[in-house]
Amino acid sequence: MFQKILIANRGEIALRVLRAAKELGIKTVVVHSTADADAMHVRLADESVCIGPPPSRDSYLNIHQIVAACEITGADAVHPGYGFLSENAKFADILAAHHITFIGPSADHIRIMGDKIEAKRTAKRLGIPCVPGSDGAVTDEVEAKRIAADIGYPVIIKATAGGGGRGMKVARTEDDLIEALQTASTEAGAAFGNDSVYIEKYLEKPRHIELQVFGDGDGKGIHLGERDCSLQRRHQKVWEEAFSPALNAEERARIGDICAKAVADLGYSGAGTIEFLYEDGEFYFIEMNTRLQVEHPVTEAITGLDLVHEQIRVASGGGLSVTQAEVKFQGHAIECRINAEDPRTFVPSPGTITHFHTPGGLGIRVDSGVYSGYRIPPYYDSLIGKLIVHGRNRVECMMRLRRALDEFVVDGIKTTLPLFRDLIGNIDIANGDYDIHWLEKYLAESD
Ligand code: MV4
Repeated sequence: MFQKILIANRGEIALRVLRAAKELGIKTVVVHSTADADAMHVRLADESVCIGPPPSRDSYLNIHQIVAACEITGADAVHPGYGFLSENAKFADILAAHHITFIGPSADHIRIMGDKIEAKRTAKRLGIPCVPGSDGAVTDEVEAKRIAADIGYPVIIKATAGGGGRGMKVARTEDDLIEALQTASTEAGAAFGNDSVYIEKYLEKPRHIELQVFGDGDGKGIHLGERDCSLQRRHQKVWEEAFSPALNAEERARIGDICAKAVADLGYSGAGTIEFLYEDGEFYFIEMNTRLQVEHPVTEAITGLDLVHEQIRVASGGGLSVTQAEVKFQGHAIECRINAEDPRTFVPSPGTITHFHTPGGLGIRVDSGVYSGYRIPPYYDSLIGKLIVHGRNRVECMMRLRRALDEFVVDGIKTTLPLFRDLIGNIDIANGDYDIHWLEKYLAESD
C-alpha cells in the first residue's frame, strides 16, 4: 500500500480523495495555487505545497511543479481527481519515469481513449456496439458522401481529438455535408491542433447513459451499473441518476455484461466510464473516460462501494475488493450539481459565500469544499458542491431530494439550487421522461 498520496486537484474532489486516503491510513499531500491558500483541501491535508499562481496552466496543470512537490514530500502516488491532468498520458508517463504511481489506468489506455477514432475501433473490437459511421478518419469529400449516403442522413461530423461536444457538426442533407466537413475540420485544427474528423449517423433524441467500470489490470473486469446523464446544458451535466429510468433489467444486464467483459479483455486498470447514446432500445458507444467522474457518488450510493478506495487498491496492486457476483445494487440515487452560477443563464457567480448550510438526514450526502465565509476564486470551474440523494426507489429518492433542496442554504452568490427546485416539480422529470435535449428546451421555453 502507498505511504503518501499527493492529490493533484482542488475543490470537492480533492476532499473526496483526501477522505479515502485518510480512511486507508495513507498520508496526504495537496498542491494548490496561490488563489487556493484558504481552500478546505489545504486545511485538511497532512501537508500542502503551493505550486504556482492562479491560472491552471501555471499550477494545477504544471507537471514539473507537481512532480517536484512529490519529490519534496516523498509522495509515492498521485491521484489526479477529474479534469486537469486526469487524462493526460504524458503526465502518467512522467510520473512512471520518476517511480511515482499514477492512480489511474495505464498511459497507453489513456492515449487510446483520448483519440476518439482509436477508442471507437477498440470498442468495436471488444464487442461494444457503436454508432454506424466511417471506419476511421475522413478526408476525401467523395468518400464522405459515399459513407453518409450509406448510413443515411442526418449525419454528424466529429473531431478525432474532440470530446465533450467540441468540434461537432450535423449535416442533414448532402448539400450540408461538405461545409460541415470543412468547418468541423478547421475548428478541430484550431481547438486541438489536429484537424482529423470522422462521420457517424446522427441520433436525434438519444439519452446519455454511461456505464461505470473497473479493471484490476490483470484481466478481471466488473461493471457497477449505469448512470443517466441526459440532463445537460452545453455539454455540462446538471443532474445524474442511477439507475437510468429508461432501462429495463434485461437491457441493463446485457450492456453491463458487454462492458465488464470489454474491460477485462482490454486489461484495463482502475476506474473507467463507457459512454453510450441510447435510443429505441439500442446502445451506441461514443467515448470512454479513463478517470473518476464527477457523478461517481450516485454509483457509490447504489452499490455501497467506495470508488476511490477501489482506485487506490487497484493502483497499489491489491486488486478489486469485489467480484461481479458480489456487487449488489440497492435503490435509486440522484446527484444535483450545485454551481456558483445564475440558475437560468449559467453565467458564473464567483464571490464570498456569506452563509452555507447543508441538508442532512437519511440518504443525504453533500460533497463540497466550500464553507461560510469562503471566497470563490474566479479562475476555476464553478462547481461548489454536489447533493447526492439515495432512496429505496426513485419516488422515495425524489421526495427526499425535494426536502433536501428546501434545507440547502447558500447565501452571498447565485447558485443552480433554484433550478433544481423547479425541476423536482416538473412532470417529465417526475416520470423520468427526458432526453439529451430536454433541459435546453425547458430553459428556452421557461424564459
Ligand atoms: C452524438 C449525438 C448524436 N448522434 N453522436 C455530444 C458530446 C459528445 N460526447 C457526443 N455528443 C453527441 N454525440 C451521434 N452520433 C449527440 C451528441 C450530443 C450530446 C450527447 C450527450 C449529451 C448531451 C449532448 C448534447 C448534444 C449533442
